[in-house]
Amino acid sequence: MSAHLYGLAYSPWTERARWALDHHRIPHRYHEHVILLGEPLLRWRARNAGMAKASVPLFVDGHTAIGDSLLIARHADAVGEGSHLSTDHPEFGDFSARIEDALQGARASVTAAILADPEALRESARAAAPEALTPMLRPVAAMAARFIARKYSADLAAGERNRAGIREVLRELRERKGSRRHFVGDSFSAFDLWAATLIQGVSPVSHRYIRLSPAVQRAWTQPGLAAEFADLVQWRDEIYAVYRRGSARPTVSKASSIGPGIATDPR
Ligand SMILES: N[C@@H](CCC(=O)N[C@@H](CS)C(=O)NCC(=O)O)C(=O)O
Repeated sequence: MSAHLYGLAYSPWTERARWALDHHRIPHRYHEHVILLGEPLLRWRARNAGMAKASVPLFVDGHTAIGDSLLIARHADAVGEGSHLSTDHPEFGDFSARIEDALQGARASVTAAILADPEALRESARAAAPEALTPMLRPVAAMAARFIARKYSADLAAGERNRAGIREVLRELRERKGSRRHFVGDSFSAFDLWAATLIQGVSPVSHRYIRLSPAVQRAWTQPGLAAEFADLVQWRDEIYAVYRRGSARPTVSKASSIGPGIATDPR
């Protein structure tokens, strides 16, 4: 097997790439990226693959290198087995762009919440090093969080504006889906996958799918939005229960990450 996916297991962008690959039974070896400390390696990989920008998720299979979750899902749709996810649907590009608007707000909120909570920083540091080194690594975890905020131009001070942006997109999703299970037709598609993974930034999914430590879990939770959109949270839980299956082959690297969240992968 030659395919590799580099990602951050807690991140909605990585999760959607993994989900699309798993949905299509595309075997790959998953590697957890380490924010900041892993940046030189990520840049090297991206440069090697002829890409101008280094970010995760990054999928590499022989001479194919794809550094964007939407393009990875399109690739999975093109080469994988099983039902098509409709990533080529004429409305999917716009739909994905709207979800991206909300995810940018979620990233800023989570990063600000982690920076404001010493326990969340401690947990992030502990995930990457032995307990004894944790106090020394806490500043590194804070640096990693600030690094991500800079890399993606996240406005950490715009708490209310970020929340308002997420709310607007969630209202659109609610209206568009109505009481149906699926956004398009009557089968699972990338529309469902993109919407379900956005909800991670409001109310994290069960640890069966993405494991977060307690303070980091709090940072990813927006209690007000979670209550306001309880219907979407419940819909997300059902979609996960029915459609989120594991990897074609469970090949997961052990490393955890340091930065605005931690996760080790239970799948
Ligand atoms: N457009 C990209 C966005 C990727 C992105 O925002 N990555 C986030 C979450 S995985 C990140 O923090 N990456 C860490 C990094 O690039 O260092 C995609 O859809 O894949």
